[in-house]
Amino acid sequence: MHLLPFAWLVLGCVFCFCQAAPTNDDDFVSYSEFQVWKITTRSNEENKLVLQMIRHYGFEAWKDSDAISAPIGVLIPPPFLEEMKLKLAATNISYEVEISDLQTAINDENASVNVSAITTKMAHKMDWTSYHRLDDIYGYLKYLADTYPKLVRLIDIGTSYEDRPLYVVRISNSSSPDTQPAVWIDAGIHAREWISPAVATYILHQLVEEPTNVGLLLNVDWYIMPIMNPDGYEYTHMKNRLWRKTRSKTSSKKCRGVDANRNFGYQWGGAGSSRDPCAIKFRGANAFSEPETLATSNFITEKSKQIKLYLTLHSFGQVFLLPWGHSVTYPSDYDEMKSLAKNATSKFKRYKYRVGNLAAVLYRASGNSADWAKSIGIDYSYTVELPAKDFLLPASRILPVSQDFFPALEVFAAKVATLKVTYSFPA
Ligand code: 0X9
Ligand code: ZN
Repeated sequence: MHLLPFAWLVLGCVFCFCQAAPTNDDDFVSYSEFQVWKITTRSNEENKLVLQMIRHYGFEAWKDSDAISAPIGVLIPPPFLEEMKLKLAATNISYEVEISDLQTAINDENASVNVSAITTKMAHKMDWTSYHRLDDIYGYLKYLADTYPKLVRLIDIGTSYEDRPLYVVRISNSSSPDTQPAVWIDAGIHAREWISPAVATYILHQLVEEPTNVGLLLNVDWYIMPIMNPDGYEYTHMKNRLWRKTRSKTSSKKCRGVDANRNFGYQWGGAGSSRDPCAIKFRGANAFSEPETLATSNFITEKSKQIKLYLTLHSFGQVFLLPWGHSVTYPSDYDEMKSLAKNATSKFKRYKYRVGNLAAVLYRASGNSADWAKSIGIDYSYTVELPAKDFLLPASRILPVSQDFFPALEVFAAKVATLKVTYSFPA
């Protein structure tokens, strides 16, 4: 069904982050004839003007950076295309059409999805040539735990708002797991960033099923949560490919969901988050209001002596972001964090990444998970923006992106292996 495009516009939302909101939440959202434009401004005035237009129409905008010169990606519904063209021409502001029909790009992204039908007789349906539904992913986690019981434990850490299990996979070849220093990796906080869970499951596959990677398990445990927001993830497969938030009910009857990456309890409620339930960066009614962020933070807190490095996978942007994200300030050990990230990114051959402070490189994001992890004493804490184009990435790119990324983990594991786990025992 093609929804009335006007129904999308959540009026009154602030720049950059309106979640496209259909009138009826159960309707399928088609992006047929929607376009994504990259608008480049050359002065403060032009930048202001474009931001005003975006706000006026309630468009969703994706900005690579706060820098004035950085192009702004804007999602434009069909009835506004002509008007925007005229407005930009009149003000002499240049733009290019990056995606000329978003629904076609969405359809093409996962075109090979039926491949898994052929593999129904196999122990699991996972591969890295298509994006998979949650059942396939969870089926693969169970398969790993059943097949490699000495190495893998599947830990059920709670349930999502819609009652789906939240899983963390522990990989340890130690005879006394839970005593070694560990790396934490999560993915899928933001529902529409499909490459993130795909890379996380690829990492699981490599660590568990590829014997040549056994060195990465020496002296280091791994905790991997491939999907932190399973409700949102399923919603992006079934209803709205561009959904970002969780799926919880809010104080607004017409708008659901919280931005889980604004819901963590450090500097919660500050700059770069919204109190408007219809906004795409809605922070929630309070810190850890979401069962997903609450369960995750409880688990990490419990293991915080062991977990030495926190890595959270997002898309898009090809950048490693360092705390703090709530303001343009730097932790005292910023240089140390940065040099490790530089080492890690120097491993990449195909996709180049920048390294920098979140607020400086991107924009402020109070209540994000990496700030919180840093605040509880996990010294190395990174947000990774994987490659994609406007959140879409053809499934044929999953393997190249994942393969390119994996060697960074050697750098991280080598560092973490040198760090001591110190327990304080009650006297
Ligand atoms: O806005 C966000 O939550 C992240 N970008 S995204 O396009 N994936 O939504 C950036 C948050 C960065 N957080 C930290 N540096 N910790
Ligand atoms: Zn994200």
